[in-house]
Amino acid sequence: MNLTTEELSQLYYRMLQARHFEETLEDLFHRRVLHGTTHLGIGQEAAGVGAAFAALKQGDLTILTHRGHNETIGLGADLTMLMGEMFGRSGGCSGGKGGSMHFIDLEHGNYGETGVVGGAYPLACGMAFTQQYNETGKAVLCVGGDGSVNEGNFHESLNLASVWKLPVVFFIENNLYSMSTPLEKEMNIINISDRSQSYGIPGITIDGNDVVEVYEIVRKALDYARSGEGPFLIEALTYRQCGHSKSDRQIYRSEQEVENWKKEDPIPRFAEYLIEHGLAEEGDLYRLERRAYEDVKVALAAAKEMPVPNDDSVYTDVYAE
Ligand SMILES: Cc1ncc(C[n+]2csc(CCOP(=O)(O)OP(=O)(O)O)c2C)c(N)n1
Ligand SMILES: [Mg+2]
Repeated sequence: MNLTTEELSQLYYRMLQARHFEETLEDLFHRRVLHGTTHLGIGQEAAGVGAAFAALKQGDLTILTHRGHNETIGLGADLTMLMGEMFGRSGGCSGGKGGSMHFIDLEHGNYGETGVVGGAYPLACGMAFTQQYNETGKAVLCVGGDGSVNEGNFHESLNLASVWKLPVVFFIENNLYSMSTPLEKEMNIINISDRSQSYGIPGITIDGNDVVEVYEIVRKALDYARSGEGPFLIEALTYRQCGHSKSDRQIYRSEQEVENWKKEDPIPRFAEYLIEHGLAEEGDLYRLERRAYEDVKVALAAAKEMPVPNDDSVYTDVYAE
């Protein structure tokens, strides 16, 4: 394995930060403290945090979907800036003008989320072409959802990336649903990774709830892309334990199905792995959990104190200089 004990702890800690951050958001929306909408990735932390951690460690760039909190936190974003963004405050990562679907953190190579399903694929090609043209030696991690692989953007982008051998890894978080539509009503194939064959690139389906597997495969795929071999398609099987967005009553799936997937929750699974392999003790994990919990509490208190954006900010960050 390519991770030190310290890095494994950090990975676990960031998964916990992501979980506590999102559970706090869920509570704030329920209590109508926060307005608008949000797409939580509760249950998808191994996929999001694990993939992002691989990109971060190698200095690569990342571009996300509308459900990008796990990756943003996996890349090491300051939770106060994220919470400030949720509250629409000027200290938020998008100046309080974007909200949940506009988390961005250029310092850690995070080129941001997009609310346009499938919108990130062509942007990732542009980012990857820039790296190739300028010979930066960096690759791009482009995250997508299972629903987005039926968009024209996905197919055109994989084709272009393939023929131009662009350094990009397409990482699909297959959570089995696109809003209320189950996978089998979206496509007639079982594995999304099979689509790689149409574009002459490698593709693989992995256990997206196993953070170590996710990290290792994404790391290897980024190495492959960076070495000039071209793009790679990864399908990570996972499950969204929460609703699609804040107003989803989830009548399209059974409670039993959700309960079954909760048994595959990536956080306790990783804790078990760390303990079984002698990589951490119960006490260490408990301390990391307390720390993550405190981080979110501090971020929440700080966000509430931030000023709202001033009126002039309506005109800033709209067009490039
Ligand atoms: C181009 C476009 N079409 C439709 C929507 C509405 N929409 C938002 S999320 C979503 C489902 C996306 O499903 P998937 O790609 O599987 O990602 P998930 O929400 O499961 O993470 C849809 C259809 C949108 N935002 N953009
Ligand atoms: Mg989905």
